[in-house]
Amino acid sequence: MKRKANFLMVLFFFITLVMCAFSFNPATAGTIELSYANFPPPITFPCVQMERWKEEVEKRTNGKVKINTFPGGTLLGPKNMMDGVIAGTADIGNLCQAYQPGRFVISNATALPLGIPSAKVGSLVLYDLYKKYNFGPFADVKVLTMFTTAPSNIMSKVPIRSLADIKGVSLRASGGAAQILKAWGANQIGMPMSATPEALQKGTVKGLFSSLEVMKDFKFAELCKFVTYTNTPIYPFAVVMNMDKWNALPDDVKKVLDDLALEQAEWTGSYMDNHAKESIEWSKKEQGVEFIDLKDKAQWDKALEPIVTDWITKNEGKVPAQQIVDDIRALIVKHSK
Ligand code: DTR
Repeated sequence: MKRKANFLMVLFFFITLVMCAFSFNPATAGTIELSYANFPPPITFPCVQMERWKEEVEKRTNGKVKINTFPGGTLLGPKNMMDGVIAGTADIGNLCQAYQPGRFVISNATALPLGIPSAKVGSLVLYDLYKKYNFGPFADVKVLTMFTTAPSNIMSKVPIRSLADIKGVSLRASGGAAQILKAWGANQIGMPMSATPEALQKGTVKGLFSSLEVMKDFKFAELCKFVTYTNTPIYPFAVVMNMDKWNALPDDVKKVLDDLALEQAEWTGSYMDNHAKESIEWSKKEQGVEFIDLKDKAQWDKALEPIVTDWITKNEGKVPAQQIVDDIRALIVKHSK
């Protein structure tokens, strides 16, 4: 009886061993899989930077980490990105902080009309600002990188050549850009970028206020035959990771991700700047879009003057608002050199 039991145990041991050997796949053994959610379509810059980051991470960890990307809001949308990552619906998520200006107060100070000249400068300014202030709303996640868009300009179905022309025109924008449109007298309508194509198609809005790469990526140039150069403001973004997932990563992987953070900010800024230029050329050549330089620019700038002082007064109790604005101004100079 005892011999039979021993035999059965040995048999069981061998069967388990054989099963393990068959299920072992050296190609995937020990691979860490992470999901990465994004809200706009694959062709747009937030997704282009996501794919670049994925490629670099997989390469630099020698395949130890595999990133599964979910563009187009298939896993999380523009407004539940942060909470979805905190809850673990996605391991990583890319969010536009301008869509929740009350939540991300310090980051959205970069969307004040302070003269950030490009996405590259904007991205480096935002990244440094985060390093200095460690923004509270990000306490529950690991920040993998931050970056900004290029400065915003008005894309519209009707020509806007002066302050008089913009009065009452329905234009879409979010966050800091929304305040700026209001100051110029537009009828500002808030919605995420992913909802804008339909709003333009249906005529709910007559145009939008954003960085110009969207003229090509969303084919807005087919509908908006006019661009008015305003060159302000940028929109701030962040890429965040679920804290438990981050804590569970081995140290060598953590190092790869940390080493990529600033590089990714700069890469995305440069990509955005170049792509916005390509989009302008394409809009002119292929779509016959008219690009308008403002003759009354001094008046447009004057209308924005109270925005910065109002922001400081409103937020000084919550955050060191004056210091933050001074820091942004100094960082713009530093990174523009
Ligand atoms: N300007 C912001 C952010 C933004 C700019 N380009 C894209 C492309 C896809 C999503 C968001 C954005 C905005 O207008 O929403």
